[in-house]
Amino acid sequence: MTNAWTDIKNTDLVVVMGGNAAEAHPCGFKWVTEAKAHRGAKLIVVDPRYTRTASVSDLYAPIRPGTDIAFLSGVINYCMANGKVQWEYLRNFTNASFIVKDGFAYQDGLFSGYNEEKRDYDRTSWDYVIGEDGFAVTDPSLQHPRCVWNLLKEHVSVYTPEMVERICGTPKEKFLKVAELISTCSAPGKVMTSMYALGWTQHSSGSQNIRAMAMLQLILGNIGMRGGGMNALRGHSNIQGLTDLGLMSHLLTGYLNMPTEKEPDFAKYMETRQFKPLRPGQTSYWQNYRKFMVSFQKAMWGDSATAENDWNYHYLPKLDVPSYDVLRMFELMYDGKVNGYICQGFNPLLAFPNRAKLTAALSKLKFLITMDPLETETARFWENHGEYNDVDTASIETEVIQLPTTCFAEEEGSLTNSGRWLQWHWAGGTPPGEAQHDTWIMAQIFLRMRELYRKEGGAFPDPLMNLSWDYADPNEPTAEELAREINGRALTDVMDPADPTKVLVPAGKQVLNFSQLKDDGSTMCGCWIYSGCFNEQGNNMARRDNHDPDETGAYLGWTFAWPVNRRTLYNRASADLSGKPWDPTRKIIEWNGEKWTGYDVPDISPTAKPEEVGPFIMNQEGVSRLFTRGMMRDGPFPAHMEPFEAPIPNVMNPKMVGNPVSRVFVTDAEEFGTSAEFPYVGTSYRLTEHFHYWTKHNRVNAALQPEFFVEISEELAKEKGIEKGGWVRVWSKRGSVKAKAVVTKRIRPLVCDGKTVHVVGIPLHWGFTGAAKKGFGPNSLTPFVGDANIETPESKAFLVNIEPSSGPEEASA
Ligand SMILES: Nc1nc2c(c(=O)[nH]1)N[C@H]1C(S)=C(S)[C@@H](COP(=O)(O)OP(=O)(O)OC[C@H]3O[C@@H](n4cnc5c(=O)[nH]c(N)nc54)[C@H](O)[C@@H]3O)O[C@H]1N2
Ligand SMILES: Nc1nc2c(c(=O)[nH]1)N[C@H]1C(S)=C(S)[C@@H](COP(=O)(O)OP(=O)(O)OC[C@H]3O[C@@H](n4cnc5c(=O)[nH]c(N)nc54)[C@H](O)[C@@H]3O)O[C@H]1N2
Ligand SMILES: [Mo]
Repeated sequence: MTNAWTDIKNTDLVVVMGGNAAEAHPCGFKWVTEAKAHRGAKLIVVDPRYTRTASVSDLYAPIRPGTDIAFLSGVINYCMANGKVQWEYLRNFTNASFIVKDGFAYQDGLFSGYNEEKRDYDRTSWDYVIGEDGFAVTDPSLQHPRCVWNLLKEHVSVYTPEMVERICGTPKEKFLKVAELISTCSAPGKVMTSMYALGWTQHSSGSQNIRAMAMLQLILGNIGMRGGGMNALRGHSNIQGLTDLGLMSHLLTGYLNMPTEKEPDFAKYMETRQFKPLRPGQTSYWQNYRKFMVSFQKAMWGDSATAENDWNYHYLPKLDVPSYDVLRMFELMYDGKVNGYICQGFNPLLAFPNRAKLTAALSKLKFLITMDPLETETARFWENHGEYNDVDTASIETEVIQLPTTCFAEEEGSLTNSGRWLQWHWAGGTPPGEAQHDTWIMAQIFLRMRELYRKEGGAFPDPLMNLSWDYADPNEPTAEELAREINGRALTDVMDPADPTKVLVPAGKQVLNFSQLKDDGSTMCGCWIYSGCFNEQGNNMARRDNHDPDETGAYLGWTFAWPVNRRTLYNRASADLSGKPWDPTRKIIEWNGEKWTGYDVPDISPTAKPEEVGPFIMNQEGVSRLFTRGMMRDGPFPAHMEPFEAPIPNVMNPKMVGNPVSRVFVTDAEEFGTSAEFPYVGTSYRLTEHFHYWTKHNRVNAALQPEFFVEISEELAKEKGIEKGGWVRVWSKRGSVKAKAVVTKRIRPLVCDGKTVHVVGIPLHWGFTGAAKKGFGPNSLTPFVGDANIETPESKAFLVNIEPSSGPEEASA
C-alpha cells in the first residue's frame, strides 16, 4: 500500500476492482464502511461475480476475467477526452511532459522492438530524448507530439466505451457510469482510493493491470493524498514482510537486487544502480544504494567483509536467469534437475497450477523436507486418495521428512501488514508436541552444515563458514536479536558528516535509521528499509500508542511503518508546487516557509524547498511515470492482452496468444486449451469461512464450508442440464475435478465480441487432508504460466468445460 488501512476512512470514492475485500479482508474493510458512514464516500466494485463487497456498493459493473487493462484504459481515455485531469499535478509531478525517442511505436498489439523468436522486446526505443546536458528533454506546455501525454492520448484512444464493452463484456452504460464517477476525483478536493488484490495480480499481464490503475490515479492527482493511493491488499499476515525481507529469488533485502551473471564484480554491479538524476536539481535517492548494500554485506559476513574483498561480493550467488520463481523451480524438478526441496510454510500442491505436473515433479525428487505445523497435501502428495489424489504410490521413491513447526501464535516477532506497519506480537501459547520454532530448525540446519564443512571440507565453504552468527544462544537466535540486526548498528564510531569531529553513532550502538548508514564498512544493517524499527529508543514495532490527533488516521505512535515511520508514501505530492495542501481538509504535510510540518514524516528532506525537489525521489526523474523506460518487460504503457486461454481472440491482433513476452515452458506450450474445446471461462477465489488450505483442519471452519463446489449462472445450468446441488465435472486441458454445483444469480453471462461468455467460479480451499470433506481445488485445472514481469500464475482466467456427472470415487485401498 502507498497509504494505510486506517487512511481509507479519508476517501471520497473506493474502487474495489481485482479483489473482494469484504470477504478476503473483512477486518480492513471496516475502513470502507467508516468512509461511507462518515464522509458519504461511494463504493464502486468491478468484478466478474456479484460479491459481498458488491452487495454494499453504490455501483457494480461486471467484467470478463483478464480484461481490466481495456476497462482502465477506457477510463483513462474518458478522463483525457473530457478534461477530467488534475492538470497542475500532472504537469509538475508526472513525466507527462517528457519527450520520447522517435523509434518508439505501438501497432497490432505490439510495441516497437518485438522479437518473436526470443519472445522478448529490445527496449532501447522505449526511452526519453536525452539532451546534451545529460538531462531528459521536456515540453512543459504538453504540445510536443512525442511527449508522453500525447503518446498516451493516442495509445488509449482505441479504448472507447464500445471497445470496452466488446472486450470486457461490461455494458457500455455501466462502464460510462463508472468512468464518470471516477472522473469526478480529478478535482483537487476529491480523492479516490484503489483497493486491489489477486483479481489483478494473478494474470499473465497482472503487473500491467496495476500500472493502468496507478496511471489513472496519477492523472487524477490521487497519489500521495490522504484517502488516495494504490492499495494492494496483501494476503498472508506477513506477505508484505516476505517481499520486504528479500524472500523473492531475484531480490536481496529492502528491494536491493540479487546480482546477475553479467555483474561478476562489485564495481560492475554498482555501475547501473546509483542512478543519476534525469532532471536538474532532482534527488535520486538510489544514489545511496552503495551504503545499503555494503551495510547488508557487513550484516551477512561481519569482519570477513572488507573493502579489499569488495565486502565479500563474490559470496553472493549470481543469477543466470531473471529469477528462480516457483514455476521455474517446479519446471526444473519436473525435468529431473533438482534432488532435494525444503518446503517451509507452503503447500504448493494445492497452491500452484497444474497439479498433475506438480505431482510428477515432486515424484522426481530424492528428498522432500516440509516444515509445517499441519499435515499438508504437499507432504502427502504420494498418498492415493482415489479420484481425489489418483497417484501410483508404489512408483514414487521420494523420501519425505516432515518437520513439525510452531505457528505465528506460538512465537514472538513482527508481522508487516499491507500498510507497511511492522507490528510486534508476543507468543500466545506454548508449542505442542515436538513442534519447534522455524528459527530453531533453520539454526540447526545451518550449524550442522557448518560443522560438516568444518570436518569434511567441500566446494566453496567460505560464505557458510564466515556467516555472521552473533547470537547469545547460537542454537536459536531470538526475535529481538534478529530485529536489532535488521535495524543495523555502528561497528566503529560513525562521525557526523556536518561536523567530522563529532561522533554521530558510537561503535556498538543501534543506528537511528538508514540515513546514518555508511558505505565504508563502519555500519551494518540487515534490511535498510526497516532501519529505525529497533533503534536506541527501543523496539518501535512494539509501540501501542493509539492517539490520532486531528483524526487524520495516521497513528504515528502505533508500531513502526517503513520507511522511517512514514504512513503515506509520496506525501510531498499531497501539496502543490508552493507546498500548500491541494485540499486543506486533507493536509498531510505543508511548507511553512522554512520547513515541512504536518501529520506525517515528509518523504523529502524536511528543509528542501518545495519548488526545488520533485515528490518521487526514488525515481531518477523526480516525478512519477506514465511511461516507463524499459522497466516493464511487456510495454511502457499497458495494452490489452488476452489471457493465455481466452474465449475470444485478441481484438488488437487475433494472432496473438496471451502476453507475448510471458515465459512459456516447452512442455506447457501444447497444454493450452482452445475455446472450441473449452468454451467457458474458469476463475478461482477464496471464501470468508476458510483460509486457504489450513482452516479445513479446524472443525468449526470445516463445518461452515464443508464441501467443494463451483458456481455457475442459471443460464449455463439450464443450457447444460445442471441441477442446483447436483454433481458436475469440470475439466480443462490439464485435469478434471468433480464438485457440487451452486447455481446463482451472482454470476451472469457476458457478451464479448458478439459471443456469449459464461464464467465458472471455483473456490480453492479443499484437498485431501484435514476435517472438511475431500475435494480438488482449481489448481488441477489452471495453466502453468505466469505474469510476464513477476511470474505470478494465471489463476484467475483459464478455459474449462462442464457437464453433469456422478460423484467422485474414493480410494479402494
Ligand atoms: N477468508 C480468507 N481471507 C483471505 C484469504 C483466504 O484464504 N481466506 N487469503 C488471503 C490471501 S493470501 C490473499 S492473496 C488475499 C486475496 O484477496 P482477493 O484477491 O480479494 O481474493 P480472491 O477471492 O482471490 O478474489 C479476487 C476477486 O477478484 C475477482 N476477479 C477474478 N478475476 C478478475 C479479473 O480479471 N478482474 C477483476 N476485476 N476481478 C477479478 C474474483 O471474482 C474475486 O471476487 O486474501 C487474503 N484473505
Ligand atoms: N487457483 C488459485 N490458486 C491460488 C490462489 C488463487 O486465488 N487461485 N491464491 C494463491 C495465493 S495468493 C496464495 S498466498 C497461495 C496460498 O498457498 P499457501 O501459502 O501454500 O497456503 P497456506 O494454506 O496458507 O499455506 C501455508 C502453510 O503454512 C503453514 N504455517 C502456518 N504458520 C506457520 C509457521 O509459523 N511456520 C511454518 N513453517 N509454517 C506455517 C500452514 O500450516 C500451511 O500449511 O495460494 C495461491 N494459489
Ligand atoms: Mo496470497
